[in-house]
Amino acid sequence: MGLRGSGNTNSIAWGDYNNDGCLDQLAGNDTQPKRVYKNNGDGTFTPIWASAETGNTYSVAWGDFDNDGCLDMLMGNANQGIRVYKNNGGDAFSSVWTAGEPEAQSVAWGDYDNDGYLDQLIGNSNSQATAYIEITATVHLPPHGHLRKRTTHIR
Ligand SMILES: [Ca+2]
Ligand SMILES: [Ca+2]
Ligand SMILES: [Ca+2]
Repeated sequence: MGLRGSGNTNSIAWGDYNNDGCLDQLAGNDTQPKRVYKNNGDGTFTPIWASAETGNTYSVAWGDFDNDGCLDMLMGNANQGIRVYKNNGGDAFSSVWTAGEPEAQSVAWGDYDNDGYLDQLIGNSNSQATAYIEITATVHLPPHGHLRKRTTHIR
């Protein structure tokens, strides 16, 4: 599909960020910007956005956290926190939120409290020999995009 310039891609996800009915691609890369590739509808994809951040991204997920009808992005990174990029329309995304999870190896959106706003589930690992997994649920508070954090530790 001609996805050049991605470097080592650790995570990829489908999502129709521009609501044109064609699924687009989000690539979480290692030592490269994270990129969004627009589906042109003819079997080709065009890179339309690259993040300023170039660290190692373990996991990516699409989700409309602010319920504006446009998919936003959640990324789990190594040594640079988790980050939410808001979809501003016009093929533009901006970093609007971050939290300092050191090794967020898996991220997912889900409305766990059924308040109509997507929450985050973050699977972290640390360097200890024990297989310790920290699960962090970050709750989106309406209406201005504020996020608060709830943390539970699950072994
Ligand atoms: Ca699309
Ligand atoms: Ca949105
Ligand atoms: Ca919720």
